Amino acid sequence: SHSDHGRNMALTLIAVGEGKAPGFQVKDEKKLRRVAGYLGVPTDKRTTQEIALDVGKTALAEFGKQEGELLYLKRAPQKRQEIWRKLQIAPRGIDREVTEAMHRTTMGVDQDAEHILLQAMRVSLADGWGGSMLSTDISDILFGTPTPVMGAFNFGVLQEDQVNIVIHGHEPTLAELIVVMANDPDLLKYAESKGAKGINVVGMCCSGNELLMRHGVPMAGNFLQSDLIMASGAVEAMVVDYQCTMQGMQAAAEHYHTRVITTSPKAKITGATHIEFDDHRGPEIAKLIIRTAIDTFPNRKKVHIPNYIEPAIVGFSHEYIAYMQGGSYRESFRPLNDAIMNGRIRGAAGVAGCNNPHTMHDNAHVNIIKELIKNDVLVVTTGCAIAGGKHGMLTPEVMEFAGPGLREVCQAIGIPPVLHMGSCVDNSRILTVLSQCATEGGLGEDISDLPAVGIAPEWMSEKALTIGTYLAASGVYTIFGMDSPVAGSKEVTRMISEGWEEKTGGKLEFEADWRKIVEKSLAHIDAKRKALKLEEYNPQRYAQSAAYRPADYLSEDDFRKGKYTLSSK
Ligand code: MSK
Repeated sequence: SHSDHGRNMALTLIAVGEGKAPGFQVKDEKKLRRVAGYLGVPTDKRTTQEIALDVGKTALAEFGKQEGELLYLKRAPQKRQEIWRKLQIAPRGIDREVTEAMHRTTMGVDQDAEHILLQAMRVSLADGWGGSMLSTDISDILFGTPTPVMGAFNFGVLQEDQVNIVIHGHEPTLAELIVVMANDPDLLKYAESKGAKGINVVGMCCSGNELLMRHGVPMAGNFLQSDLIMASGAVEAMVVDYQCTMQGMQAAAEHYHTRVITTSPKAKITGATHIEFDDHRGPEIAKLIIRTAIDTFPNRKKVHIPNYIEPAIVGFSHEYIAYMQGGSYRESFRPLNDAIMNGRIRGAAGVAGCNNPHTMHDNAHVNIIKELIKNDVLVVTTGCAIAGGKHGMLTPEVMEFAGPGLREVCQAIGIPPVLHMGSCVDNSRILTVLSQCATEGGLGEDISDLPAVGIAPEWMSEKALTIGTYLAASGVYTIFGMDSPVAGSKEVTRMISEGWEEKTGGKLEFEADWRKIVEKSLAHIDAKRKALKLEEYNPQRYAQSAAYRPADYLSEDDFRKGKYTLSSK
C-alpha cells in the first residue's frame, strides 16, 4: 500500500516535470537535488523541471525493475547492505518482490517457513527503503520538507460556524490543493451565501499528519476517531482517498448530514459520492469538493463539538533533526550520538502504528511514550501514534515529564522529547535517522548496534506489519502490541524473533501488555549500551543539572472519566 502510494507520488512528480500538473510545483529544490544525487540523476546545468522529470521517471522505474538492487539501499550503512546481500534479501524491484511473494504464497509453491519469511523481509525492505522512502522524498520535493510548526489536535479543532472539511487517508496531493482552495475568495463568498462564516479544513489520520507537519493544519484525530467525528454533526465532508478508511463510514455518515467523498480511482465506497482526483485538473477538482461540502452546510441538524484541543509542535523531518544539530553548514547527528554515548539520553524509540478497537484507544501509546521519556529515552512518533499529541505530549511543556538527562539535551537543542516525524509512510524517515546515527560514529557501525527500539502498541494494518518487518530486517528490535498473527506457530514465532535476530540483528515480537513492552525496550537499550561498552545508564547522574519531576501514568480511570488531557488536569 505504501509503495503504491509512492508510485502515485512519482507519477505526480513526472506530471510536474512535464508541466501538466496545474497547482503543483517543486517546493523544495534542495531536496530535489539531493534525491537526484541518490538516484544518479544529473543536475548540472539543468532546470528544476528537467531534474524533476528525470527524478520522477527514475523513481517510477524502481517499481518495475527486474534485476539488480533498489537504488536507495545504498543509503543504509555499508554493513547493513552486506547483510542483505548475504541473505539474498536485497530487493530487486518493488513490484517484482510483491509479485514473487504472491506467487510463493499460492497453493503448492513455497512450503518452507524460514524460506518464505526471507521473502517477507525482502518485500518489506522494498516497501521501506523503496516505495515508502520515495514517497516521503517526493512529497517533500513537491510540498516542502517539514520543519517545526505549531499545530493542534483533537475534535475541538472543528468550527461550529464554518463549513468543516475533514481530509482523511494518506496521499497529500489533493489534500494540499484543498487547503489552498479553501482560501479562494469566490468559495468563501459561496460559503457565506449558505450561512457559514468560513471554510475550515482539518486533517485526520495520515493525510492529517501530512498537512499538519507542513502547514500546521489542525489534526482532528487518528484512525479510531474517523467515524466518531461525524457524530459531532459539524462535518460537512469527509474526503477520503485510500487506506485506513472504516468500512462502515458511509453507513455512519447516513445518520448525520456528512457527505463521504471518495477521491481515488482505486477506492470507492458504496453509497458515497465519488469525485475522482486527477493531477492534471487538481485545482478544479479541489474546488468541486469544497463546493459539495458548502452545499451540505445548510443540512446541519444538532451540532455538538467536544471541547478538547491540544497544541503541539510538529514537523521534525530527518533533515530538520540534522539541521538543528549544527545548522545549514554543519548539520550532523554528532550531538545526539554524544548524548547517547554519555548517557544523558539512554536510547531512542520509534513509537508508530495504528489504533485498534480491541484495546482502549490511545492508552498504550500514551503510557509507553510517557514511561520512555521518563527513562530518558528520546521518542519519535509517526502515523496514528500521534495519539500523544492529543494528550499534550508534543509540546515543550511535556519536558516536565522527561527524565533529567533527556530534558537537558532537549532544552539545549530546543526540541520536545517526543518528536513528530509524520505519517505512517514516513517511517522511512526513521530508517534515515537510524542510518545517520549508525554512520556518525561512536555507536557502532550498523543500525543493529544502536540502543534503539521500534514499537507499534496498537497496530491493526498490514502496512504496520510491513513496517515492523522492514525495521527488523534493518536491524531494529521491534515490539508490537495486541495479538500476534503467527501465534498459532511456535516455530514461526521463534523464527521472526530469535531466528531473525541471528540473521539480521533485528527481531519482531508481539507483547500485549504495554508495561512489558516498556520493560523489554529498556532492557534491550541497556543491553545494546553494554555491547557498545558505553557507560551504564544512571538515572540519577544528571538529576542535579535538571530539576526532576517523575511522570505519572494516565490511569484507566482517568481515561474513562475523560480526564485525559494535560490541560483538563
Ligand atoms: S493511518 S496504517 S491506522 S498508522 Fe497511516 Fe494510522 Fe495505521 Fe492507518
